Amino acid sequence: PLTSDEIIAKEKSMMDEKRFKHCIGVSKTARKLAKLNGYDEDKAALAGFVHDYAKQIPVADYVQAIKEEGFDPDLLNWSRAIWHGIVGAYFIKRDLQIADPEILTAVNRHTTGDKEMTTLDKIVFVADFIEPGRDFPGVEEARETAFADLNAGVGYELAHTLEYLAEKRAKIYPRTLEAYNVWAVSAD
Ligand code: DGI
Ligand code: FE
Ligand code: FE
Ligand code: FE
Repeated sequence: PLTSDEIIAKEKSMMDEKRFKHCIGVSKTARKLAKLNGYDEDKAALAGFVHDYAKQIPVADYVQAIKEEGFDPDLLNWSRAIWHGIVGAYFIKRDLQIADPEILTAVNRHTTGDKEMTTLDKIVFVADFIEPGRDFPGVEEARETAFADLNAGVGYELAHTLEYLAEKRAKIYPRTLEAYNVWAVSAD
């Protein structure tokens, strides 16, 4: 495996300064959420650090990976917003030599969420949304909600994301909708 210095250097080489700072913020917030929820803090911090590793990989590289590495061809109808989680996990395994399936699944699910989410999936999903560099209307409420109750934080984020996407008339990835139906819908 790569040393942590090698992982840091490789990741830094893949993205601009703003994105790198975001990854450090997500790593710190993931560590904090892990502590609050009795999860392995170092593992959460690593998953948070690498979660956007593939965000700026060229589109052509994604198209090639989707075609050659056995991904669902429907992914070709989407964009890097969706790819950098699902296909990003493949690049992280290949380039950073991180093979831990829990970390790779958390990266896979970090943008859309999923029907089933592990504690680590929830930690990375929520940390991405509330890390200290995030600033949008509602971020303080999202932080308070997530630090009080991780599942409620997931639900808050999915509702917010659905509202934001629908407002823009953006196409909703089915898994985002499935996650919303599980984690954001209140009891009847
Ligand atoms: O990579 P980040 O910017 O840190 O955050 P992210 O990975 O959570 O989200 C990246 C973008 O993906 C964000 O602008 C919201 C968007 N997104 C999330 N779910 C969907 C989506 N975009 C579309 N079109 N459809 C989705 O279902
Ligand atoms: Fe992301
Ligand atoms: Fe996110
Ligand atoms: Fe992110």
